[in-house]
Amino acid sequence: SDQELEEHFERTIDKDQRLEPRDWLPDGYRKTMVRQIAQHAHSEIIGMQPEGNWITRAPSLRRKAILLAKVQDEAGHGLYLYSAAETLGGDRQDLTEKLITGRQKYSSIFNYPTLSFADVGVIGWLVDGAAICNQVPLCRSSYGPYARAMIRICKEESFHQRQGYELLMKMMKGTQAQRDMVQDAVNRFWWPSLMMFGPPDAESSHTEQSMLWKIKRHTNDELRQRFVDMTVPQAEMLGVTLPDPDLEWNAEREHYDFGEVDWNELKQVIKGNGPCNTERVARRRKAHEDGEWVREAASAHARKMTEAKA
Ligand code: FAQ
Repeated sequence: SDQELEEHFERTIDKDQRLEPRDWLPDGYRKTMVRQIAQHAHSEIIGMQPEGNWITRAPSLRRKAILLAKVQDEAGHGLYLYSAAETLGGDRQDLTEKLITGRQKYSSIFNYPTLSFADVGVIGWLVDGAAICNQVPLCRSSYGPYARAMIRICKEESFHQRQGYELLMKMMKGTQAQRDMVQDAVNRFWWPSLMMFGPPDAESSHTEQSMLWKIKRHTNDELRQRFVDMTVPQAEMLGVTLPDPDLEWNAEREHYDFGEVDWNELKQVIKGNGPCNTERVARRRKAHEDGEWVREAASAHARKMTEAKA
């Protein structure tokens, strides 16, 4: 009965077990999960662009091979996540349409330009660092296919993060010009990285319900604080300054205090008014349109194979 199904759903969440595609799910849960997974998948796919910008201009064969592999991993994560959305009835074609017509979001961070090769390192260190901080708890998310996808994705993201940090270490041991490039990249990416965690808790429309459903395990502000705490010592090791005069250890709280994020900037970027929003979506749309013949050919081939079997 309906009541039994609902009880099964509640019980699964209470017992910290995973919900699976065969289980009955309330509409709101399904909707929120498709939204979050789709936004996450779109982020991985759009996220290929800022770093992809540097593949043809990597400073050495080794750096080019590393960067190519990383960007390919991101494509893999995107496809993996679209598959997770499909288990909830989210159709990949439909989700892609929504992305390229601006009806679905992707992470604000990918709307900033990558101006030097140091940005590749800083994206690995800060952006992948923030992504890991946000995604490790999602390995315990209540929806099974999403939680399991996160396990593999987090392992690859950790590798990406180390890759970025290693590149920056190397640059910091190089010339003054290289050190300046790193500092400039840190100055540009620090605040946008803090924005990746979403609006402050008081303004986050989904956090409360998503925590009750155990989709999210921590609030946006909790994870942002965790990221700051883990990143400050890494910045010290690296020898860069984080561009926040209010950043200071608070012995009482046992956390770093930090300055106020420019929430208006985040709002503007989410609304589509960031420095690269138009360009990112246009490029994704063109790639999708250029791939039309591949999709047609693949469908025709699949049809022929089925007919041949019959
Ligand atoms: N950008 O109520 P909340 C990566 C939207 S990592 C854009 O707090 P929620 C790896 C939000 O959707 C990046 N939009 O929402 C990589 C909602 O809009 P709606 C991707 C944002 O869901 C690294 C509204 O604001 N990671 O790709 C942002 O509870 C390097 C209200 O917000 C994930 O997606 C934002 N920053 O919490 C790839 C992780 N923040 O739908 C390449 C999974 C919020 O009501 C290179 N997602 N919004 O119109 C999550 O953990 C959550 O969805 C949050 C937002 C924490 C992002």
